[in-house]
Amino acid sequence: MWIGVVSIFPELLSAIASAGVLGRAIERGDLALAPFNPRDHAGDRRGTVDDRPYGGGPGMVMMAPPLLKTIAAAAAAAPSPPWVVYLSPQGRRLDQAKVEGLAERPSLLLVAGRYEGIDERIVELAVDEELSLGDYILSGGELPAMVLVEAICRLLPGVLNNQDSILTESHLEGLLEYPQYTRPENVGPLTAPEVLLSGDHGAVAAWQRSQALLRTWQRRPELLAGRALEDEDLALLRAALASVEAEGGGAA
Ligand code: 9D3
Repeated sequence: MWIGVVSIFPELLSAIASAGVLGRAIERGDLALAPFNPRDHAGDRRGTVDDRPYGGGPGMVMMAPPLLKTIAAAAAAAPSPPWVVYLSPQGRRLDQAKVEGLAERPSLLLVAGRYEGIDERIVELAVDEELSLGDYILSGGELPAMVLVEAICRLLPGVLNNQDSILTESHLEGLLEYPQYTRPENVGPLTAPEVLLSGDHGAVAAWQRSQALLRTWQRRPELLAGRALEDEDLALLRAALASVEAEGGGAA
């Protein structure tokens, strides 16, 4: 897959692109990541890409001509016409279903804005879709763009090993994860749940599922709202709720 990223801070992109799963995917050629800097397409020697907003108001706006030229240069460099995504607080919120759809495309071009945003005519002329990470304020679209790149990268064929891929498609689909423990058995006053040390694989699986259901119910009830629980899951959740009730709640 080919992903271009338009940004005036390419060093923010390369830092993230060099580490971990993403770094390996790029090294192996499963993903090509290409930066495009609007300053290279500025109309003056200073590399000016922003100007004061028409109508007044605070801050600066990214000008259309340098950004449109950058998008055109990136599209010309892509192996196929890219789907153009502008990361912006005004976009629809990114979720895993959207990530899965984008991962199917052969070429993507992500546009990261700075300042107060970009001239709206760029959106009209050159953007296919606007996406946000959520309702909080960042200083630009670079981190959101790389969040999207990382989320997509994990879905590309050959990027994750088999074990990770199986985890991705686990039976816990749509639930929060159960809590994890490793050695040592005792950490201060806390001991690892006894069932996990029992060697009883059936009991372990049931406990993990009950914890996943309990956490989802307690922390993200909206994930369960649109879905009917199987009798077995309902029984596990009821039992888990009864046992936290008996313990008097706890920190979770
Ligand atoms: C006038 C109010 N603004 C500044 C406080 C609006 C504003 C402009 C530009 C707020 C954020 C930004 C930069 N943000 C992004 O480019 C961005 C973003 C975000 O801030 N939150 C969540 N997702 C995204 S995607 C791109």
